Amino acid sequence: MILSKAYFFGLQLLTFSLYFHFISLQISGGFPIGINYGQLGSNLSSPLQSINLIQTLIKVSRIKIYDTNPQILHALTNTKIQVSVMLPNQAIQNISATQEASDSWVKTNILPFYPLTRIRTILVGNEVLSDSSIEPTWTMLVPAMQNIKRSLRALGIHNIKVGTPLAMDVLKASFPPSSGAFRDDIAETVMRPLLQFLKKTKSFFFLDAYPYLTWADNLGSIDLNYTLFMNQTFTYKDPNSGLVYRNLLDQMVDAIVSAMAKLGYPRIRITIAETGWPNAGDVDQIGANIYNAAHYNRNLIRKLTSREGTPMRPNQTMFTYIFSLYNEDQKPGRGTERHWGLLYPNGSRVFEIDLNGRKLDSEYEPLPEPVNNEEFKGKIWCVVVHGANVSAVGPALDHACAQGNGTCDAIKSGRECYEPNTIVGHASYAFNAYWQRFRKSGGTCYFDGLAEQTAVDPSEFSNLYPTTISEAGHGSCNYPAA
Ligand SMILES: *C1O[C@H](CO)[C@@H](O)[C@H](O)[C@H]1NC(C)=O
Ligand SMILES: *[C@@H]1O[C@H](CO)[C@@H](O)[C@H](O)[C@H]1NC(C)=O
Ligand SMILES: *[C@@H]1O[C@H](CO)[C@@H](O)[C@H](O)[C@H]1NC(C)=O
Ligand SMILES: *[C@@H]1O[C@H](CO)[C@@H](O)[C@H](O)[C@H]1NC(C)=O
Ligand SMILES: *[C@@H]1O[C@H](CO)[C@@H](O)[C@H](O)[C@H]1NC(C)=O
Ligand SMILES: *[C@@H]1O[C@H](CO)[C@@H](O)[C@H](O)[C@H]1NC(C)=O
Ligand SMILES: *[C@@H]1O[C@H](CO)[C@@H](O)[C@H](O)[C@H]1NC(C)=O
Ligand SMILES: *[C@@H]1O[C@H](CO)[C@@H](O)[C@H](O)[C@H]1NC(C)=O
Repeated sequence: MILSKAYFFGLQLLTFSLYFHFISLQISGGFPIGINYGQLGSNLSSPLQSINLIQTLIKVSRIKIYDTNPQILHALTNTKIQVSVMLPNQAIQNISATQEASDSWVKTNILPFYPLTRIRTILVGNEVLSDSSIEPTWTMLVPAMQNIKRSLRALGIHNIKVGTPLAMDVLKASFPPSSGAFRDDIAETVMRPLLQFLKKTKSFFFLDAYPYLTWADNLGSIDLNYTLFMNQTFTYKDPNSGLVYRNLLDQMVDAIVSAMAKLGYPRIRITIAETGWPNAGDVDQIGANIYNAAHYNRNLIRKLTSREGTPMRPNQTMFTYIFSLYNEDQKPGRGTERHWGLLYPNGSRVFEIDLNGRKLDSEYEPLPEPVNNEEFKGKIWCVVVHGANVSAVGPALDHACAQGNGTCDAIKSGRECYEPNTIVGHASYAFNAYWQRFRKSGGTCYFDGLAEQTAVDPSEFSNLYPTTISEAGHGSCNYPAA
């Protein structure tokens, strides 16, 4: 912005203060899209290559990482990229207990890089209030944040915000959005002091918001295109507020706004710390595909760059970090967990995307049609992945067989599934038997990457992954199917 010099002298001071106000708005404002850079993948491009990809291919100037990885922070030196770093959940207890522990964490993890690396946010923990196994630390969260803020102040550092990312499960009610309210077990003990801290320090409520998960958990009740920002005709009117919604993400964000307002903090700004859509998943996971992932992310970016805000917060810019830079193959859990990336580990794109939001749909190459937007109705089995590391399969086989009586009876010597008598053959039977038995109670077909779902009946093969057709199909061993 160029200021006209033709102001009266008497107005100059005002002009300057307006000018500086404008500059600071630009700094705290700026382009609203960033990206999460997680590293739980084998063979990921190096930190230096990754930062290069973020600058040249992804083209965003905000990133969020899940630790204070020195290689990444070093690679960011003298770049214009602003970075949000994270303090691990396990450190919260000590850091809340003493100011010294906090000072020491900041000295070790921040000072070696700041200010040449533009560290702008320290996130204390990750979805702490979603993890009941660390419940004793919940009430230590805000004290830890306060200590970190004090450590920064003592060092004269005033341009690093302190926050903590929370998931939608901090709410006990989220629909309709006006009914949003925090869970009773945390509302007074954690949320109230947290909101007070965020207000006092002018920080943000960092929210992990996944419309995909809400949609997939409520199959049949939410329009897919409404979730993907693709249905221009469908709207939802909140009966209490009268506000009209055009996509699921806005509903989720406004549910948080309502919950904050109920505790007396209606104006704390929200940053979306994670959102995205999986580009692949297990056979029994609906809607996880490249088509939906591309549309979700492209439309999300257009919405955010338009700065339309949400119905409760019209025209408010909402900073958002897309999840995620890479598909990360070392994440446990269901198949979708490993497929949130905009990039494959080798740095090539999963789908085209312009993170500046200027490209029109018609300017993109056509995408593969989605084949799993309907629930999968066939049978599914769980078998050893082709090319699995055989030395790791043996221990996993023992683990599967140890989980319950009878799981592995059919592969005992002389029984119907003993042949082929190979580790991979036995493990496929055992992984499947284990998964069929425990999938209803949350068991996954994963085994540290050694197993995957298939819609092809493994009973058809006498030798898993037969190399000739004659090795397939002796048919006396029946793999159970769900
Ligand atoms: C063993 O299997 C039987 C029959 O399926 C079941 O009732 C029992 O609870 C199982 N025991 C264990 C330890 O899993
Ligand atoms: C990682 O790279 C090595 C060497 O290029 C390759 O052998 C291995 O299969 C790769 N692992 C994965 C999970 O892609
Ligand atoms: C917490 O502090 C104790 C005592 O100083 C130390 O032994 C322990 O390693 C610390 N834990 C973490 C996670 O830093
Ligand atoms: C979503 O929108 C696309 C394109 O507008 C359309 O082809 C598809 O049928 C819609 N899907 C649903 C589930 O409404
Ligand atoms: C939009 O949603 C409405 C109501 O669910 C549905 O009838 C219509 O087909 C949808 N349109 C698209 C393009 O998905
Ligand atoms: C938001 O921006 C639009 C377009 O600039 C404007 O018409 C509308 O009045 C604004 N709404 C509020 C609440 O500021
Ligand atoms: C990168 O990995 C993807 C997925 O595995 C693959 O399709 C693509 O060919 C690879 N690209 C290069 C340049 O190796
Ligand atoms: C294969 O698994 C074994 C046992 O878990 C492990 O020691 C080895 O490093 C693995 N090899 C590769 C290439 O991952």
